[in-house]
Amino acid sequence: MSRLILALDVYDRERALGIAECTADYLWAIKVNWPLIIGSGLKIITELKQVTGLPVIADLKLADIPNTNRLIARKVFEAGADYIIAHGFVGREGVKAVMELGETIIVVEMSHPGAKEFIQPVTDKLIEMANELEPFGVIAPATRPERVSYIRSKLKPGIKVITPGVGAQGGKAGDVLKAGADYIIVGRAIYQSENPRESAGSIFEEVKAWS
Ligand code: OMP
Repeated sequence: MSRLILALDVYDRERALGIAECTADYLWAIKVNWPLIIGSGLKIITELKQVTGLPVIADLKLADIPNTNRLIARKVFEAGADYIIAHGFVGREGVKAVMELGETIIVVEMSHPGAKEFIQPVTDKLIEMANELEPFGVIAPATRPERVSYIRSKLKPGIKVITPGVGAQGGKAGDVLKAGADYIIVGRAIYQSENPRESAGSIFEEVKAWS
């Protein structure tokens, strides 16, 4: 099974479905974020699943009060999302509200340089929360493989480590898989390339070499 997740951050429905269809052979799942949901509507989740048969991760990074998280998550799971990404810093009740409705992925550290300002200082607490709540997985930064190994070493076995930041943000698939990532998330390096199928295929081969 593939360990590659496509971050499909385009607005346009046709383009999204086209890229998803031609790369599906190399993917474990497709991640949709606000750009695609805003551009094409929530029904894109259902359509992507119909076209590819792959799991869909809704990357909403939910960070609201439990009731609002619940109201949003309900509609997104109803649309067919298999996983929702939620922030943990708002407190465990907000995360639990999502987890009660379906599989959840908690952000414990982000991939961009600004993650060092506020998120990294509380990563240990977010890991503790993940160990207590046992979500499907956590988000950790492919741009900092040493942090991925640290996070892996502190997390209960069985909780997946999912790492964005490979490609456009500078992370390398081999480094982050060696550090203990279960899945890598790749967006621009695939959807902005001249041949998304070929790009996904070559990242897939690289990932396979580490499996
Ligand atoms: P590329 O940088 O184009 O490969 O896209 C990365 C994808 O992962 C985007 O959809 C980001 O929103 C998402 N992401 C990060 O880049 N960094 C994070 O810390 C967390 C996420 C995420 O939760 O997926």
